[in-house]
Amino acid sequence: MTELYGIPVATCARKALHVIFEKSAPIQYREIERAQLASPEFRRLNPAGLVPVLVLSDSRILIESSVIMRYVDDAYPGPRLQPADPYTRARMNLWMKWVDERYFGANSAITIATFIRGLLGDPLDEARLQKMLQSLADPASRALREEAVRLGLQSPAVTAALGCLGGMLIRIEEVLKSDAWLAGSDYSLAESAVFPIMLRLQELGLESAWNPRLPRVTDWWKRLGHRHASQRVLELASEELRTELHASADAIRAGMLSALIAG
Ligand SMILES: N[C@@H](CCC(=O)N[C@@H](CS)C(=O)NCC(=O)O)C(=O)O
Repeated sequence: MTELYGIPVATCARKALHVIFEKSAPIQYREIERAQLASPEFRRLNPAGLVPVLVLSDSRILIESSVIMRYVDDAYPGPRLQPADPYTRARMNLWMKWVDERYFGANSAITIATFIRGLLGDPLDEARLQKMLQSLADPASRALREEAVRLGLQSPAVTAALGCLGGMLIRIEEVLKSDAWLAGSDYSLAESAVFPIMLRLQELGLESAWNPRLPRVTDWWKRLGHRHASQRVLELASEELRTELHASADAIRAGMLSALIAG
């Protein structure tokens, strides 16, 4: 059977999972622990040590969340999630590109400075941090993670990230002035790509950045959240993790919301 590997509450794995649930594709979700990403078994699947990884039933492998999303839409029956019209499809692809190149990085910086930093204890458990850093194959990601963990919300990357995601919210509000969904009148992969970024902001308790300030985003997020696929993704997060995520962003809610709102 085809399997998707992910780690708990990982944004990229959630992108792929959302599409799997939208398509009701018979793909088994295999949730592993972050520590297993460094194991030789996992490195054989993805030498970069990152999720998501899709392992097809004949053992062929696909990596990169956006690639997996398009593959699942193409390979399985069910509603088509990529618009047939070339221009509308290009608009969808632009959202997916922005998620990959801008919003995911911003989402990661905030998550590392809050939730992941919290997992490493106070004072920081140096041995655990070093182990986590060593498991990252890419030196740039390693440097970013170390800075965001050590500096927490003081990290310049966090202020930039809040501004970036604030910009995303404004862009969504603009698009929804003329369209029901991000890439036109129909639901598309653009929503599945943006969904986990919005969900992370919600999990961190930052919903007041759009609700009620941005009424179209508020309505769109409600519609998106009610979808079966969104509910299924949400259900995979344990109550304990949700509580930890929310608590880890207390300081953002107390003093940094303006950076997100300024967008
Ligand atoms: N560009 C990749 C990024 C993959 C990525 O960074 N995945 C994160 C989870 S969202 C990961 O595996 N992180 C490992 C870690 O946190 O140790 C994609 O879109 O799939």
